[in-house]
Amino acid sequence: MSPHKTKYRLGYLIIVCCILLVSGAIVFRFPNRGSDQNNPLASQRSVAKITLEKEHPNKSQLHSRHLELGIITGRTDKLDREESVIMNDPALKQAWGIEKANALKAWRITQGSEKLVVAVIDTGCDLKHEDLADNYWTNPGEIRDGKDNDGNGFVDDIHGWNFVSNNNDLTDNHGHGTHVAGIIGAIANNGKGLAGVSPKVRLMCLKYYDPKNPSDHLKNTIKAIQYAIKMKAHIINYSGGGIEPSAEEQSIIEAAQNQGILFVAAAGNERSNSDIHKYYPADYGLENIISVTAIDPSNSILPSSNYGTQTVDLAAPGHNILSTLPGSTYGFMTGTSQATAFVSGAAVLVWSRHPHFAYHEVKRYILQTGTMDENLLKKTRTARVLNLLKALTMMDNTLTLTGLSGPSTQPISSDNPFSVDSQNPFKPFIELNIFSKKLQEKSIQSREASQPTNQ
Ligand SMILES: [Ca+2]
Ligand SMILES: [Ca+2]
Ligand SMILES: [Ca+2]
Repeated sequence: MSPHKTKYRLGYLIIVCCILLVSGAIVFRFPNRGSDQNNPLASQRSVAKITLEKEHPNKSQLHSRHLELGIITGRTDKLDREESVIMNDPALKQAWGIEKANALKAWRITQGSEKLVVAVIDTGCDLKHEDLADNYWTNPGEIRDGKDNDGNGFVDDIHGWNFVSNNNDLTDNHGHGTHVAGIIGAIANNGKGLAGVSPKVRLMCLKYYDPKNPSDHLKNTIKAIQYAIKMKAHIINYSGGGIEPSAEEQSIIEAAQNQGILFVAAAGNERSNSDIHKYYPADYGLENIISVTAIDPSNSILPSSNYGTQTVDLAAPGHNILSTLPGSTYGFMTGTSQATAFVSGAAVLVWSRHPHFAYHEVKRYILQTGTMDENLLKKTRTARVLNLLKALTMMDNTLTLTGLSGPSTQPISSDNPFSVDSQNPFKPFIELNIFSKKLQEKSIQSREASQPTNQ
């Protein structure tokens, strides 16, 4: 080997090593340096960067929207029968959230409506589940023939669409989606399982997340919302999220709002104050979004759940919730996903009772009628826990619709009068809720708010 060739090879090796080192630095440490056009290695860097991205596909995107894939406990296909007052579903009494939300009494007024469609954007659904099958939405313009009969761009989208695999296979290979679907709309009084919050409903199944098939969850989410809009869902249930906002996602939820669609979103299981650490899509601040956090039977927000007096609207049951699982089984799951499904079911009940309502009226009826709890004053915007009976009756019994305001714990005296400015479109009505030390709630409602004074 000639000295010339050895030198050449050594030089070549050094250059290759430099390229690898620098390209590694570009990707992992100095992402902005890739645009340095004076650097003779710039073109080499871009090649190396593409290679690395192929090796780690969509690394950041994978985490941009996620589900808290909670642990399933107590999974079974056999449920002990316990007598229930008005329904024969054997496990209804094990579903503590149903009782907590006052569903049994609410169902005497309405159990929902088959005309109302909830798009469940999740991990898929067990379409054959014994306690769900009849409650799935069916695309009226589609038959199973390998063709796109209704021309919506999706072939044989009978009950929804799989945006991970881009086909109509809605198989739930985790369980989360089927669990959420059952909380919203498991069939009541069929002698099987339990009952959803709104036993009469149509569930549109949109799969955006597959734990065994990594994909861009954010893009899938946006496409699923687009589908829900196009196919005229009334409510979108979204139990996922992430800490990064997306202009495209916000825009499509705004488009849903323009079509009158309510968007019920999980506050998230990040153990954090969402006022400081935002969680999306729950925290976009759009009028059609309800952000829901989770409580246990004692009305305590779960340690894992997000909270925030500016960002989280309402609390609902989310601890050890019994619901449906794939294979016609049942089991318990915990998290804001479960609480979110309770509120979607509540929206169905309110909307079925008031079919002429716009989305913001449904939202107002749900938020303003929850049961107040002092423990929630510094945790949510309303300090309330979902109460289905009150959502269906309370507003009808009052002369006015009341506005929303943030809770205040400031002492009130003649030197320090309490005033409130209702920063919402429902002015001029204001509701004040006053707690005594014994936690007895009193509610004062005014037909008209007083004009602001400059004292
Ligand atoms: Ca179609
Ligand atoms: Ca077809
Ligand atoms: Ca049932």
